[in-house]
Amino acid sequence: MSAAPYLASQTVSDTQIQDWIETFHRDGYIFLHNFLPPDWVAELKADLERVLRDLKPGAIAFRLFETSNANLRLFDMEPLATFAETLVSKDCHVIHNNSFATPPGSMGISRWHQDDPPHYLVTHGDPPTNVRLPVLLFTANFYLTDVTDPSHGPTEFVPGSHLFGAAPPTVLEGTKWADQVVPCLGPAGSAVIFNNQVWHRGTPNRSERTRCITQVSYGRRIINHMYFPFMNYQMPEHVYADANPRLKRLLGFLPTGPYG
Ligand SMILES: O=C(O)CCC(=O)C(=O)O
Repeated sequence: MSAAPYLASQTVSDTQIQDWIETFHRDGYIFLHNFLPPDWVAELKADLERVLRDLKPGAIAFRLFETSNANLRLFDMEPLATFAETLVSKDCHVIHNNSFATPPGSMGISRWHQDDPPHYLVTHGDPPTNVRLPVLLFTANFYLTDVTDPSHGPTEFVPGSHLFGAAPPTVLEGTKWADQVVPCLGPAGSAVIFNNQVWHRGTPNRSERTRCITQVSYGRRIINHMYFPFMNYQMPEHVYADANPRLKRLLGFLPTGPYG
């Protein structure tokens, strides 16, 4: 792997991809510092701020890739695209691209949750240690502001909880999991890449500045786009007009197969 300071646009070894995949399967997430360079982060943040100016406070900005080339470029960016194709499937596609800001004093998404209800349930006894979840979809959240102090509102995880076969309580204080919580502290440009099954949350922003995130999710062919308002969504033509075959597939132009 190159010694370049930022991962974005680097080709990494198969061994590196496999290491990340092993960690992802073990912990339910990986956290990669210094993924995006500062100029890309600045462009993503400016694009988010431009869209948020026209929205209600606290609103989520949907589908920024339609108007933000900086978001669209994330879709087939190495080494994330190869990681997605190896982890999810060779014909995976991007199903979601939301962006949001957590202002000072805001609770953000601070209740513990999974992004999808449990994909299996452990009915009694301890969770199994001999299973691996098929990764139907995962999300990459990019910090667009430094999240280097707990007051900045880091994303937190309970490592391994994607295999618990249970939904989390919304609050972990006072539970047996409280001391297993791991915060993701890192500079702007860091990537939080996680299984939709892992227990996670964003902690409240107790700092003086707004925390910004843009997110991209990759799914199997069987997982449809989640582009609000979902029904009758039509991707603008300019998004894919000049796309190469890989980007076009990542945008959702998939071959026919089961279910369609
Ligand atoms: O704001 C955060 O760090 C957590 C975001 C979150 O829960 C999610 O992207 O599913």
